[in-house]
This record gives sequence, structure tokens and C-alpha cells, in this order.
Amino acid sequence: MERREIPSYIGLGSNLDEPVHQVQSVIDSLGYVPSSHLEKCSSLYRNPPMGPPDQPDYVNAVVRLRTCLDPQTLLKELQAIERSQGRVRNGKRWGPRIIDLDLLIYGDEIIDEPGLHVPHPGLPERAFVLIPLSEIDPQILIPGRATLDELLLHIDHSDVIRIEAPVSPA
Ligand code: A4P
Ligand code: MG
Repeated sequence: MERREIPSYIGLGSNLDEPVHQVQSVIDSLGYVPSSHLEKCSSLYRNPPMGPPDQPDYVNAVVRLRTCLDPQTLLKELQAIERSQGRVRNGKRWGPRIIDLDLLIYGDEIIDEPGLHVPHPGLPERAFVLIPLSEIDPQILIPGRATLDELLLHIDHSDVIRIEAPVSPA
């Protein structure tokens, strides 16, 4: 179902097979999501894994995508991109991955449906999401939560290190 253009925010994460390259490549692919326009990309940030510690550091970033797709269709597009980039789910919770795409925010909507929770439930406490998000939209209100500034006050972001400048959307 098509609808008016909605600003959505997508979290990107990788810690396998040259993570910087994986994140840059997924940003290219996001430029081709149907009925959507990739507007803004954050820098890339390196940071230690949340979850099992016996895995490589992650590279994370956030992008803003204006989209006419409904949220479930957008999630399917994101999962198709994950698959095309070689993501295989190994069943291990928070295990290492080639690429992970999370729908963080979809306009001002609060979505609680099977297989889709938006804003992404992990967003408020994850420095590796909040820091790149603040680079794109420092004033953003997290629907149902708080302002980004308020959330940033309560987290330690000392180990989220900026490693690459933002990629310009095509
Ligand atoms: N799902 C529900 N809501 C959403 C949403 N808003 N966006 C469902 C995306 N997916 C959503 O996801 C599992 C299911 O979540 C999907 O079937 C979808 O319908 P998945 O990608 O298959 O599995 P996952 O990513 O391993 O699970 P989970 O619990 O979503 O993990 P997270 O929250 O994505 O965390 N450490 C660092 N430093 N950086 C990271 O990026 N990422 C993770 C994964 C762990 N540790 C990390 C990082
Ligand atoms: Mg995920």
C-alpha cells in the first residue's frame, strides 16, 4: 500500500567480512529502495559488541530514508537487502553478522505488530544508534520516548569511535 512520504531512520551494523565495506555497500543499496529517497547518512562508528564478547567489533551507522512504503513493506525491502548481501541467520542471539538493518523510527508512528516493533526497542539504550542518529537529526523526538538529548544524557558513549566520514547519498 502506498502512502505519503514518511521520514524513516534505519540502523546499519556489521562485524564480519570487512564491516566498513559492508556498511558502505548497504548504503548504496538503500539508494534503490522503491518509492523511497535516501536523504542523509551518518559517519561510520566502530564500537565493541553488545552481547557475546567473543566476536569482532562492530561498525554502525544510521541513515534517513524518506519513503512512501508502509512499514511492513519497508522491513521486507530491508530484509531482502540483508539477504542479497549474504546475511545468513545462525540463530545465535546477538551473534556476529555480515549486515543487520533495523527500522529504528518510522515518522511519528508507534508500531507493535508481529515481527515489527517501532521505534526499535533497543534504541533508547544503544550508544551505537543514538550517536549516529544525533549526527543526522540532533533535535529528533523519539516517538513514545523522549528527546535524543535526554536519552544521550543517560548512556556512556565513550567507546563509540567515529572512523569514516558520512557517505553522500547518490
Ligand atoms: N523486528 C521487529 N522489529 C524490528 C525492527 N524495528 N527492525 C524483527 C528490524 N527488525 C525488526 O531480527 C529478528 C526479528 O526482529 C526479525 O525477524 C524482524 O521481524 P534479525 O535481524 O533476524 O535478528 P537480530 O538482529 O539478531 O535480532 P535482534 O534482537 O533484532 O538484534 P538487534 O537488536 O538487531 O541487535 N553490537 C554492536 N556494537 N552493534 C550492533 O549493531 N547489533 C546486535 C543485534 C547485537 N550487538 C550489536 C549490534
Ligand atoms: Mg536486527
